[in-house]
Amino acid sequence: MAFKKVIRSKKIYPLLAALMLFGTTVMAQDATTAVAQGTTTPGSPDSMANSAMWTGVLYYTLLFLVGCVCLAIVGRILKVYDITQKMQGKKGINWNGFMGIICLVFLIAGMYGAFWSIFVQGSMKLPVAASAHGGEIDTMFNVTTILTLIVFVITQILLFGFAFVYRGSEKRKGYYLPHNNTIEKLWTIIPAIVLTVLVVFGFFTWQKVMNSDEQKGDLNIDVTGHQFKWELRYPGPDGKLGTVNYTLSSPLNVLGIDFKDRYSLDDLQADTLVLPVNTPVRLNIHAQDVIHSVFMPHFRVQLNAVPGLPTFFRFTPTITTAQMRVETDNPNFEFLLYCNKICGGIHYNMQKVVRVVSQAEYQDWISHQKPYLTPQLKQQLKLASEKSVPAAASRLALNN
Ligand SMILES: [Cu+2]
Repeated sequence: MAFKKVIRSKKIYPLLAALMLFGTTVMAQDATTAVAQGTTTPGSPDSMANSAMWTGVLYYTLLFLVGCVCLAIVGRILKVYDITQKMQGKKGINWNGFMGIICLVFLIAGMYGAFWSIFVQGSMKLPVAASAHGGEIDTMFNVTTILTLIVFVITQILLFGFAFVYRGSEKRKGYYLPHNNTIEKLWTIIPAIVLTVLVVFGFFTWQKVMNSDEQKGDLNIDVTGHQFKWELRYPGPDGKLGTVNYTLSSPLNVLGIDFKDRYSLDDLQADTLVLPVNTPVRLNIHAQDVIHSVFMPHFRVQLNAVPGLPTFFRFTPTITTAQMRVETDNPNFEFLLYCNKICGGIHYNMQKVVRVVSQAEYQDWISHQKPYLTPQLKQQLKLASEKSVPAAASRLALNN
């Protein structure tokens, strides 16, 4: 009867029709765009995967709707049963008991789901910390997780346990509790103490991590993000990076290095971020177009790269790439520097290999890096100065 009513209800037809129309339109659009872009051809594995995905979406949406309809039918059947029982002078369904049991089932299923998620998806947490401050960040994360987990378990048991144990019953009368100062004090003071401990702990850890004033012996490296690449600049033998000015950027001088600054003359360019182990590194972070974000999960380093607002992060790598290859049992393991801001179409591929090596290996590697001041750039700077026509000269003329 209830099913017939649902079927007869005309409201459901426009909904199903709209859903199917949406599904087919999206699938058609997707296929047309892919073919137009030349990324796929009809019947190719790509287009088949796309159509399989949308079929999947449609399938699960319909499955959800069928589930809702089934639930409505079961509800109707129970209601009819309840009314029939009452008409026969018998006791109807004990809805309070029914709701109490649902709360208990929800508590058990929810707890199982939460712990399943911790044990199964927990393995996807951050990889082993490979920097000096990484361990402190992990301790803070673990303490916060454990404390909130304890609170979560206690409150959920109290919430759903009370709903089950004290479910409505004719034999029992509710106790009216207008106010209780002891309880009020308890649930105000305990969370206040716990939160204060967590905040103070976090504050001091953050202070320690971000207290990144430049110190003697730091290796200064410039990391500049632009769509969709990271550029690296290492100091030359003088150990100092020269100044940059984005207005001086040109195809040959991408970073806009100011070669009037004598410290710039020996600055080196590199393709891989090579870091000597156990040496404090100060990353000077720049961006040239939109906001990017330097993210190195193994080193627990993440900081935005903001155009016009240089930022920096100081950290000390403690595990070499070679050690990590042994530890992870992966001979191809590499640390990576990712961009962690959705900065455009090829954002997903904006990454750089980071290699942590011994001091000796680092010295050998750095001695093979080429300076930014290439012969072509030198020539261009010289030519520009010889022309000596300031108004018409290229921006580089001001920069020789
Ligand atoms: Cu980016």
